[in-house]
Amino acid sequence: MNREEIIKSVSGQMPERRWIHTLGVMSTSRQLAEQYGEDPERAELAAIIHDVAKFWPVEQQRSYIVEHQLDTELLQYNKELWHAEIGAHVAWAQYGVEDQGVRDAIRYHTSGRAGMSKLEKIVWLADYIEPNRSFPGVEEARKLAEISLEESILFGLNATIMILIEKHRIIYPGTLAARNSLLAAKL
Ligand code: DGI
Ligand code: FE
Ligand code: FE
Ligand code: FE
Repeated sequence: MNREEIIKSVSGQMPERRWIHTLGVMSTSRQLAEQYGEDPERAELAAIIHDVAKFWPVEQQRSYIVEHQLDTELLQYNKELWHAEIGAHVAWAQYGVEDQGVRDAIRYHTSGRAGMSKLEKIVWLADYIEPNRSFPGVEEARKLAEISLEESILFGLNATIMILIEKHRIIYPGTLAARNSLLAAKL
């Protein structure tokens, strides 16, 4: 599919406010790509698709993961993580995205992972700081994004992990691995 067809398909699968969020992730991904020397087109493509499955009914998400033999271990963890794994598969199976780096940026946009590529970092961070986001700390994260991708992501991962702990919720090991990996890279 071409860009316009993908946009039409993705935007038709979510409420308007979530599409507005996606437009924000698209423009922020492009900006960060230009700033940090990554391909803005690839960053934007990952952004367009990243939340395609976010509003699928949870049972449909579960069965998609099982039927397409995706990472079923995710089913043991918070269901907010599932749409990212599904989105990466939809990108390939329905939209014909062959670029594995783009698909991985979609796949890890929620959890993060150890050793994230620059493209993965950009989409993770754009999702966190796009202009329509408003939560305590987002301004700090935006400021850090001007200086360092890694410092800004670390800030975001710390905040996300602390919120999960406060709420007594499970933390996906990949999220802890993402944080450890960014910290280890500073040693
Ligand atoms: O889909 P979005 O709302 O745009 O954002 P997202 O895909 O980054 O989802 C983030 C939500 O997922 C965030 O509110 C926290 C929640 N979440 C639940 N468990 C985990 C988690 N996020 C991470 N990184 N790791 C988890 O284990
Ligand atoms: Fe998401
Ligand atoms: Fe995120
Ligand atoms: Fe998102």
